[in-house]
Amino acid sequence: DARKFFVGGNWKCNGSVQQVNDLVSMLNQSTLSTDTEVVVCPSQVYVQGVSEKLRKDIGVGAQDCWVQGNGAFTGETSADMLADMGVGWVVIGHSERRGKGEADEEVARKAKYALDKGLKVIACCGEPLESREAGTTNDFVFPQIKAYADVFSKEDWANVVIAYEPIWAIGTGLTATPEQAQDTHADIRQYLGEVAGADVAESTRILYGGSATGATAPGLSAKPDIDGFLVGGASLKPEFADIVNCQG
Ligand code: G2H
Repeated sequence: DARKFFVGGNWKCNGSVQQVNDLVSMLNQSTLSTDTEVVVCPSQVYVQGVSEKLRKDIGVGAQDCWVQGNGAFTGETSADMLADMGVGWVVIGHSERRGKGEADEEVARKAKYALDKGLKVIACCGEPLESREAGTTNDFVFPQIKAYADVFSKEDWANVVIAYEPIWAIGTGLTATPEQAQDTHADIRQYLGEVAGADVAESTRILYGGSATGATAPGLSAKPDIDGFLVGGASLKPEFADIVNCQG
């Protein structure tokens, strides 16, 4: 399988110096499968400290970045800065940011800018409950994928993982079933083939995100088009290692 299993920990707006140090110690002591690529994404203020203290086989990412370079943009963090700090990854287009008004095109432009600066991107997508209930999930998700494909080159895709995160499953405990997730992952992969090419569709990892836990990860990961997870709540707990190791 060319698609190495990938587990990202999205710590969101959580932590304190103490809690972050404890998390790093926990990760540094964990036995983690070498068959899994692991990346953790602390809050921006903790990124540097985590990078310094964390074992080097775990990558570090930011949870967002600014859409362009340095300048008079109060409160923003540019991809230039993240790259300068040695940060490897950035989450782009999480629904918790889209909900604040980031449209598909801006999200895609931001992702492209980050790629151009040498960062790797966890590119998020996912539908709200209304779309899932109306049976129009693809109508919501495909334009998000199309916006990425419109600006990414073939080379860019080698530095991208897609995170499919149904909004109704995020932080709710309502994990998608393996069948629900597999169906949408397969649809996304097929659509990716149409807009980015068959080779990109075949090689791009599609992660599931939304209340993934140590208990639900094995069933989800057994599905052919689920190539890993983006984990929120459970990434702050010891069970994160179970998710990393869920393929047995
Ligand atoms: C989805 C996920 C991580 P959680 O947002 O990105 O969070 O696992 O808490 O639902």
